[in-house]
Amino acid sequence: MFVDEVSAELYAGNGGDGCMAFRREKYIEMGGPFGGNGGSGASIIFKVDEGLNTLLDLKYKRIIKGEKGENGQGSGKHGKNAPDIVIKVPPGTVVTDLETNEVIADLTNHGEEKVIARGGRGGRGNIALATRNNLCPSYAEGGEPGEVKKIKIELKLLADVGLVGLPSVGKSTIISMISASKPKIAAYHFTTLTPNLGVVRASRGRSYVVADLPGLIEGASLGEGLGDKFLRHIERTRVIAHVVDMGSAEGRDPYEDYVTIRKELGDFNKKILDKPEIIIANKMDMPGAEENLKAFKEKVNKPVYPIEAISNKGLTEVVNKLADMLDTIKKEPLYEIKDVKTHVLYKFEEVEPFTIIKENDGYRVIGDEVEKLLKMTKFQTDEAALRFARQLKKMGVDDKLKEMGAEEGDTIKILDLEFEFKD
Ligand SMILES: Nc1nc2c(ncn2[C@@H]2O[C@H](COP(=O)(O)OP(=O)(O)OP(=O)(O)O)[C@@H](O)[C@H]2O)c(=O)[nH]1
Ligand SMILES: [Mg+2]
Repeated sequence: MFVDEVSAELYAGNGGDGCMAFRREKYIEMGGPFGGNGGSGASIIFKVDEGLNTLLDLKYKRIIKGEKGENGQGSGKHGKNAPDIVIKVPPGTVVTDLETNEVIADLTNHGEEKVIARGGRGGRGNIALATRNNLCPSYAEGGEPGEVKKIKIELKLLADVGLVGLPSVGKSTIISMISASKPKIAAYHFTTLTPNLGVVRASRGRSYVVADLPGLIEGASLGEGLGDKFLRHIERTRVIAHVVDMGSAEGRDPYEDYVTIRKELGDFNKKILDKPEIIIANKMDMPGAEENLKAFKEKVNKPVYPIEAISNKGLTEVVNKLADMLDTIKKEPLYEIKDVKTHVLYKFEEVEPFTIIKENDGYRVIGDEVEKLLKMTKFQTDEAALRFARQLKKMGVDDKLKEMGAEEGDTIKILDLEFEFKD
């Protein structure tokens, strides 16, 4: 089954908790810190496998969860990292973060991989947290939460040329003649239900990949016929091969057919209209085809190649013309992927790390960084709580609260915890 769009929820593993422990040795009273760091949580990684050509496997894997890293232990033992989860995807897989609507990965080459949701780092144990001023801290960090992402995964086939046109104009017949691909061919509409790829060999040892797409009809962008969802597969192609039935066997006018399809292409994505295009005038064996071709050429000022796909006439020229065109058009990446900022925990000065909202009965502090800090704090001891308070102060939360009029004793909320404001 061909599946080219799925959505999924990813939960990368949390980091393991750091350990708070103390060295206890005979005859030594204050033994010092002895707790190890937690291991990192599992990241969720997508990796291209050229043996795949559908997202079918992911259709049944809507929720992907990574394991938590192991907790740190006493005697300075670090917890083990959780093994990353590697998901195999076909070449041409595009991942969009549904929260930001940004494309975060476009995976095309075999073996290429990308971390889609990063596992949390392990919390530090009290050995790692010791400082000159606090040689034996009685606190440890909790593990960093793993990234949570809702994503859309699309397959945009890697083809150089896309065959488009109304149903039954002969697209599948053409690919069957010029490549080893043998799709179903029949006289009824929508014979082709999913795209077919074929490797074409042209003159001078050149080769390229052609995609035969399901037929389009007027209103495809509104869901008519099979809809326009398959057009995502020509977004990457460098050339459009527009197939028109010159026999007008179904009583249609070839020029109107051409205009109809162009409109659907543009409605799906305007950029497709800017791609270099050739027009393949098929079914030239049909009565009236010559006259139709003449009238068509008067209206369309683009290269038109008359062929008879069914008897393999005129296709060699088309094959070589496409190779010539591809020679002059560079392969360009479909998306520019911005480097996703991997979260660095203690760089609070970068951006406003929090927002404070005045509520009826106090103040609420929100923001990724404060919330993460809270999640990573284990309120096991007073010292842990004090450390948390110090960190908030360092981030500027106290100053901001004062500025907003907070007074001693006011309630401050972060996530589901409440604190009292102390100046
Ligand atoms: N007379 C004639 N018929 C042709 C020619 N090329 C294809 N056909 C016929 O046209 C019909 C449709 O051909 P297909 O290749 O299945 O058309 P398609 O464009 O792939 O159609 P869909 O998959 O439904 O979009 C078949 O009956 C073919 O035999 C040709 O050059 N001349
Ligand atoms: Mg077909």
